[in-house]
Amino acid sequence: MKNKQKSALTKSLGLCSLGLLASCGLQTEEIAPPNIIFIMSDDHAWQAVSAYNERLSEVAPTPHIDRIAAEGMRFDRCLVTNSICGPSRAAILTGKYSHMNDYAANVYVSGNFDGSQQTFPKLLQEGGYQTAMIGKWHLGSDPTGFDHWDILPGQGHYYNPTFINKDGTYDMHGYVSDIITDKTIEWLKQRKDDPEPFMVMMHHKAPHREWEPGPKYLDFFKGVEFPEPHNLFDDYSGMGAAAREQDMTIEHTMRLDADLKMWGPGAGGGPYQRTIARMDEEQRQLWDRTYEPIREEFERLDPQGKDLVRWKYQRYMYDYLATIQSVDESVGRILDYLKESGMDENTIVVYTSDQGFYLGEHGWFDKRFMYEESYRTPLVIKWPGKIRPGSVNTDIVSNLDFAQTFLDAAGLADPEDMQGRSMLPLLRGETDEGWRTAHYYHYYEYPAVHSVKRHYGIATDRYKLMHFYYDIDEWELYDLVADPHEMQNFYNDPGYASVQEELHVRLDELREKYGESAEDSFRLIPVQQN
Ligand code: SGN
Ligand code: CA
Repeated sequence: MKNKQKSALTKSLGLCSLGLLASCGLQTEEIAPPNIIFIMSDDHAWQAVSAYNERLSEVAPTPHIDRIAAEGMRFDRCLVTNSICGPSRAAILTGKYSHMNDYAANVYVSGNFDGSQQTFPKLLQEGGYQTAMIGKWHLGSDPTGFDHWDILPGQGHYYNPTFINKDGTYDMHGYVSDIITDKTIEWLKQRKDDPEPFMVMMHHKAPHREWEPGPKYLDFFKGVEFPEPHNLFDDYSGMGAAAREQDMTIEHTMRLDADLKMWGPGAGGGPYQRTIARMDEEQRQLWDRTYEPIREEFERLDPQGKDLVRWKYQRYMYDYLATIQSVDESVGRILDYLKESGMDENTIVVYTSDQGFYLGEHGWFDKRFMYEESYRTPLVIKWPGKIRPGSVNTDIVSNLDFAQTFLDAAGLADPEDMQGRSMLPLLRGETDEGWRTAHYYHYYEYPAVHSVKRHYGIATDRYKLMHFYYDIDEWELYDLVADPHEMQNFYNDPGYASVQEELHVRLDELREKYGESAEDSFRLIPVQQN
């Protein structure tokens, strides 16, 4: 049944919301459509979720996100279509690649996300769901398809953040992750007795740069030494020009002042000044109590060269992981509220990030590249009674699949022009014979901040073929089995000739399947940022 037909049917039944179809005497499999809580954070590396990373679980556990994995399913290969914030969100909403939803870069020449197009929240709404969006949105235009929305403008602020809703712009007092959680729980409470199912997107700002921990977690990692990735000092000798010419190293790009809070009195860059200016007296005192001694120690040690990179890496991890503690706490509060209110039985809870992130691998922070750390994103899903607790899936799933998965779970029709696939069979633990064995990727935001060159490519369970283009024309081929940290480009290596040939054929097939033309690579032009 098509969505429109189904929603017309629901309407013609008057009081019969989807959830009541069975009691209205209709034969339907989905007697009680599930609620959906879609939690997403911003730039949360899968390596920074303890369910994925044993080394981390000892020093920086994320027990509540892990709880979703323990009660549900952990996906070990969730790949994004385009590893950057706005485009990832647009792909999630539309179930389409960037060249189809026309939102290819954060700051994009054709303007903001076109909210008049089809999105899964709109289809859920038409299908009888109450929908809400709370937190980071980052698509420029106002949200569409939501009964309720309350969002951060642009990137938002960590301390005493500004929000925008249908009535306008206003400021809140407190720390952003706590406020987004409070707002979500408030929304859930006020609609508690409503008969319709709901879908709420709780989208966090944390752990986005400049990684400002909340008052509660400022000292959380005091004295902790974080394990370094083994390629922290990668010299890119096995890689291509794109890896060498980026601007996202801990060594050169990460700022001591704005990023790592090592300003002297009266010094500091623009973003730092803006953060401090937003704090009240008490917040500022707690902040200084943490960072002043660190700054003094930094001045005393005066690290140089590799020692400075090591020092910066430790500081980066301390702040980044502390912001994640506030996200993990948020997840715990939502899970507790669901249990306490009795809603947990029929509610799907999803935790993911808009993309992955580099935590010092290749010497980097940020994302954008098709290398595994930023291409892959964390994904854990629980759905009591449907997903076997503690299960693990290794299929190649994607943020492209969320829209059709949610529609399928709601018992609504697949609109047919979306480009992903419902993950429901996988969630049920079944084998889906038609599931993808290769994934298509395309990043367009160049020239722009961090100088990651444009590239598209294909990934299978073992190999990746990437084409870096625009100001260069270079191919790279990686073998995740022989070289799990992707430090050796095997393109044109005779040992990989047949693999290379096959990947080229499959890449062409995927570009054709998804309707991406060679012109699209140049049509989708970002606005240059400083
Ligand atoms: C800001 C950050 C960048 C980051 C982009 C995009 N600089 O420009 O480091 O890559 O956002 O991030 S900052 O100094 O302002 O933090 S995204 O998650 O929104 O795509
Ligand atoms: Ca992001």
